[in-house]
Amino acid sequence: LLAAGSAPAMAGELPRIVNQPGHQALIVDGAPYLMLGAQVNNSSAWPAMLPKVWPMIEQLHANTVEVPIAWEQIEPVEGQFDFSFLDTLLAQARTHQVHLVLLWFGTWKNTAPGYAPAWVKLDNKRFPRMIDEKGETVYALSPFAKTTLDADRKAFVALMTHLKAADPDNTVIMMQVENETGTYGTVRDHSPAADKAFAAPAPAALVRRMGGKPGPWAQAFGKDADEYFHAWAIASYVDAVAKAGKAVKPLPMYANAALSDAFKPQDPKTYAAGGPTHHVIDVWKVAAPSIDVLGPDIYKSDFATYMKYLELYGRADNPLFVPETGNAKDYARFFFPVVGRHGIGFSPFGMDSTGFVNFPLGAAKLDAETVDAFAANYRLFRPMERVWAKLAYEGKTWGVAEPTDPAANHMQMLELGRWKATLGFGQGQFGTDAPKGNAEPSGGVAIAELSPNEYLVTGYHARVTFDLAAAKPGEHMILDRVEEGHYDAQGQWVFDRLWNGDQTDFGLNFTSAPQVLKVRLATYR
Ligand code: N0T
Repeated sequence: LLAAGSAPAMAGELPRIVNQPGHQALIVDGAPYLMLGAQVNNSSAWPAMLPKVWPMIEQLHANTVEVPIAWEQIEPVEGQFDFSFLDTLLAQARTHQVHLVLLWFGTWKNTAPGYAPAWVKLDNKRFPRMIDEKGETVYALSPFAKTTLDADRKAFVALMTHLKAADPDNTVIMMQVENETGTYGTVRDHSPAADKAFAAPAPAALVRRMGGKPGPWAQAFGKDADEYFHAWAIASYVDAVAKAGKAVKPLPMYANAALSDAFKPQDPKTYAAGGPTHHVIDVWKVAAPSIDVLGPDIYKSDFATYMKYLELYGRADNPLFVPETGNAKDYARFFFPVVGRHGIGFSPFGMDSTGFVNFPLGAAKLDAETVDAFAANYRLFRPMERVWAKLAYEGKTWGVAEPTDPAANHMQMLELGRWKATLGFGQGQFGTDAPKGNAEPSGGVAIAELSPNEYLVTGYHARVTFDLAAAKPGEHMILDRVEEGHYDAQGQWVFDRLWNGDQTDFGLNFTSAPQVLKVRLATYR
């Protein structure tokens, strides 16, 4: 299958996504990789801006940086390609010893053609926009224009061709194809080409997958027909771009989603309809087999909502990957459930010092305290990124973030099999008072099973207690041994001290200190 966690790493082997029953991972240099990511601002992908990027990346301890590659930048004149920024970026990323994820800002960037070259976005004849149901021209380019697909695909293939030659060691580990596709305000294209396709029978594979009725789209999918149709059209287009790129260099490729309401149906005119929103993940899976992962861009820090998105996108057929999330402090704790749910990566958005802030989606001010909320997570995981990724690949990890719902009583439970862990947030270290939540929601815990009855436990601002999931009469849990330690550069555990007495008698306390524990559990009668 693969030599998970095998050392030394196999440099030169192409990154890939493993997605098999019970095993999901991003493989880099031959072993599972945990992407501790950061995305720069949209207009930071210029050589003159990079000095404002790297100090932030270092401060964060990120191992991967997500950077846009704009169509307008690489092909300002049709057929004339300029990869000078990419070459600069590759060289500097290597110097800073980080991996890259490149974001292809092509036909659709937040649904619009803003990053398409002028010769595309200003030529509505050759590269037509969508038409709405009233016959008006829409701002977004139509997925039905073969000319547009051909041009976008050609540019993406040129990018991958350059990458193949310029990046033999795979500094770039993954490609995002387009950015937040879909359309705001219009659910599907009503151009003559689109209407003709809409009147034709819906694809049989899609009808089967979605449980529709064979026949034209309207008949097949009823009230969902417009949106499924649009999702199908966009996903097929994105797939064609990705597929052509993979034929040159088969890097993992993903699509990111501007999200619709996590809990209830939302009017499709009010979100990026047709993009990979949660209720059309299956449409995308059928239409876009070259897209390995669909990732949610999560800009809502409400606990229940965030957790719901993780549940909706972390599926047996879709490894959990959060390609963008808000960079306000209260988002940092969601790193723990992401890594706990075998996530392949997590990336706050807008991480550079160019001075832009996307409040209210993210922080109002990217001050030291805010940056440190994310840096703390990466400081903790960076030394054990490969160890953790291998455990996640084995499927034996769990994680939680501090809830904000008062009804949750700031208490969470993790079922680990024979054992269960109870997490308390905002209690004294003796745990004598009820958990009332931290002053700001900042707690998180991640647990991995190392061997039966032995767990790696880490986190911040939380208390952890273990117990038997179902004790037999007279059976009691006892902490056999609690080691604090760290992983060295070779991924070997280094023992620092034993925790005992006040450090264990009333539960294990995680503060703002980066602490990693190996906990061995036993029973007595
Ligand atoms: C994201 C980012 C960037 C409250 C926003 C989120 C990035 C794109 N878009 O800073 O533009 O390139 O992927 C859109 C979220 C809108 C939701 C508003 C509801």
